[in-house]
Amino acid sequence: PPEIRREDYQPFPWLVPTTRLDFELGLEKTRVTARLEIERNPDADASPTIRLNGDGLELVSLRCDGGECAGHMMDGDDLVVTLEGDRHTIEIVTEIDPGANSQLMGLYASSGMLCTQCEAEGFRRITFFPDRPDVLSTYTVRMSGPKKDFPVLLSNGNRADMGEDGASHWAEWHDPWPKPSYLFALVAGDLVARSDSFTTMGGRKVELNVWVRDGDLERTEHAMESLKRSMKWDEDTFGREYDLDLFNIVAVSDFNMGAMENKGLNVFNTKYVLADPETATDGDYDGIEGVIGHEYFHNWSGNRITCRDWFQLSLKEGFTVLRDQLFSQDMGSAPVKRIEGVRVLRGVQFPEDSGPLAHPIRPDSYREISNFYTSTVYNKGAEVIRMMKTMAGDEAFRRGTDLYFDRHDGEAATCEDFVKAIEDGSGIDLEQFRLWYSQAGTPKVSVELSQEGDEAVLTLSQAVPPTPGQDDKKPMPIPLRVALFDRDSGSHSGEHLVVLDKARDSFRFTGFARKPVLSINRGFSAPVTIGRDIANDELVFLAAKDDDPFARYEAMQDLMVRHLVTASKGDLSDDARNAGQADIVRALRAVTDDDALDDLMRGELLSMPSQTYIAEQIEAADPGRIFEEREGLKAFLASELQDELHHIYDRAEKLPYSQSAEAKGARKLKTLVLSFAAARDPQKAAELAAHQYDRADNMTDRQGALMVLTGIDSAERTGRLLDFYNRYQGNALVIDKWFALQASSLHPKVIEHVKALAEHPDFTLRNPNRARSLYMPFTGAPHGFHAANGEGYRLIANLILDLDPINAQTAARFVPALGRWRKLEPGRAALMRAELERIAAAPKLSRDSFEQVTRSLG
Ligand code: HT7
Ligand code: ZN
Repeated sequence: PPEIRREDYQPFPWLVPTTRLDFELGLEKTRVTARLEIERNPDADASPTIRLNGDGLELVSLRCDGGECAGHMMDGDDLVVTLEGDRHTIEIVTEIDPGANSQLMGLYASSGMLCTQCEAEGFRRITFFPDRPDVLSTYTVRMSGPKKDFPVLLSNGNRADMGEDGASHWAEWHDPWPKPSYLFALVAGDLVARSDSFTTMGGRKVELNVWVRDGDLERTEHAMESLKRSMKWDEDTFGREYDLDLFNIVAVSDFNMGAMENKGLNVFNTKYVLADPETATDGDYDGIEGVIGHEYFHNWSGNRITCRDWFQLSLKEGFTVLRDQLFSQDMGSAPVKRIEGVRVLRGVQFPEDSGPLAHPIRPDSYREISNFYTSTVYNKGAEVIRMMKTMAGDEAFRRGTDLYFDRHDGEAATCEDFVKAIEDGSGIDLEQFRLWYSQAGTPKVSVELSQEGDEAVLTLSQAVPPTPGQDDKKPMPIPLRVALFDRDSGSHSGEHLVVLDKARDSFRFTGFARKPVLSINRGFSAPVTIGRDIANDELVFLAAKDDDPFARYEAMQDLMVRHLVTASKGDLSDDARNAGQADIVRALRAVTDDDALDDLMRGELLSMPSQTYIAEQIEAADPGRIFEEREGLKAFLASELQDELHHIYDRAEKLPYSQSAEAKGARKLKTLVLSFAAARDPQKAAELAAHQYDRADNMTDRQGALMVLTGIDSAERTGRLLDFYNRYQGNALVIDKWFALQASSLHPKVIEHVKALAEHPDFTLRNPNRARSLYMPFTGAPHGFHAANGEGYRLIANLILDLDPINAQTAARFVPALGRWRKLEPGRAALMRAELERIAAAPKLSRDSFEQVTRSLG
């Protein structure tokens, strides 16, 4: 497959002011008539032809201006039509089979309903069209079909008309806002809605609907409330008002990603809509609020202003992730949300940035765009914009975003347009900052603090590591929020923002009689790694006293990570091990004893760094060793802090179920205590977990207990797993949890379990949620995936080969797990690489998997 390069961008030679689509709906056969009004684009080079993209389409008929076209030909999957004049009408008829569409791109069937997914290039699976984001058109859509199969007919915009014709009926929809084809959507099926309304700041009354299958209606309240909160928040925080009279959300159970922001008709994975306390965890509730917000916010950052080309994806995704993060911070505990955001970044994006798939947030080339919906584009993209906000200050940043929305409304814009608007609106100079868009790799900042007279001298240096295709990097502006603590008083006299924009620089702070304790990268102000030569005592000090919650968390994590990394490398003497463990206990005790902390935050401070995060810090990591050291430390801490943990559990257990922060914090702590207990005394922990399971009146407690139980070979484990299955059989989202819990377990026989589960009658590769529920958690399971004989790697390679012809996008998302071979000890590295080579040698591989595998081997 050819490589598409950012620098080759050319505007499309034709404009398509209006598009009319007529769908004659059927699950096995849908006939699509597309009528395009086109005219020459005065801003592009003239062309004697128009290229209409297609993907596996069969052309039924083609007409130009009501008659024969001057000429046409197929070029691969695309239709190229010869045109002589400046203005034409093209009418194209195609026939598609939604029931056979297992890729879930274009128009497909999901449990008897029809729905679409067009981003990034799915529209070309419906009809021939210039399927690129810079071709904006006004759509009118008519659809007709049997009333009994498709009682509800939805598309973008407002419903203009509807009618009946015997057993058949039809509806016509009109979207007044010009949009690219990737934002087109259609849904037809047997659905029911929770309806409500929202009155915008300008007084527009908007009808809101959340459409689901009959029976799921009771589980839509949280989604609807989240939607109304999102609409209000975007008005208050970014001055953005909704612009149609109707906003529809539809939940579908077969979906490649989380959700999709189609104009006025968001389509969601059921996972991000349905919730009640019995079936959804606190994490699920937060996920729903975040994703509903995310898709809603796209109405401005994505739809009103879209992307010129797919290289600009971070323009809408990075900015929208930042907007959803700020929303979630405002709706819940801001520090905890920030910590969760950083955990995702470090757990997924940092490994991506240090591996073979590293790319800048604005990539330079791709073969398959679906592979670039990455944590780098989304999460690092959000961090990059957050840094601009930090440097500009909130008010000036808002002036920048106002200018951006104003200046580019109705356009297909670029990342450069965004940076320029922030620069012009806020008045800050972002010339050098633009490097964050073009350079991949996580910068490493080395920190030294020295004392000269009454001055503390902070010397910082940065290095951006080489990444594929980028050997030499330039220094980037790195905004670091810092505070210098007085050791005696335990406080500081104010926070500073230092911007490191050179390879090395020093910053002086006066008024320190003795060397202060440095708190740096507070709030995680920059997405970098910090290398600091800091004594354990100082980390213990910060873990107990830092007034920046993130920095406090960071000190706690640092303390544990440094200990575990050294131990896993086999570099720890007995004395050093004892001293390190004692320091960690001291720091944790300050957390368990601090009455000023809320439990959600306490839970963060008590959480151990993940296996993956520790492995990331080690060259040639041995996952087995890391696992043993991590579990060993957990057991030690559980025994040293036994009384404190006991007390925490007893206190938390008394709180009744509610969605308050207090009750959520209590639930988080309960399961955390169980997982500590499991490392120390598995049989006792199994009894406690079974007790929590049996008493549970909500999914958070139940899933937490089962998560701990799945790792312990016991009668309790078998009984509760069976109970869970029987209790929730038929509820797909909960059965996904049942698969996921077993696949991610610390049980030594996890591979055998996963193999058996793959044969379970409820398992299928055709539903992405189900396929992911078994195999994604498995790639994070230390025993299973990283089994020393390579069996785990083989299992995932087999999955990729089996899934690739069914759903290439979903298959390709498993490849990065096998791309980590360079970071592993030689034995596992060779086994992992061999599996990648086996996939690469497969006779027929999708463009998606091929690109990921070849880059991973690279
Ligand atoms: N903008 C949406 C992206 C998306 C997508 C991309 C490729 C294949 C399927 C997809 N479903 C949704 C999601 C979002 O970021 O809001
Ligand atoms: Zn998005």
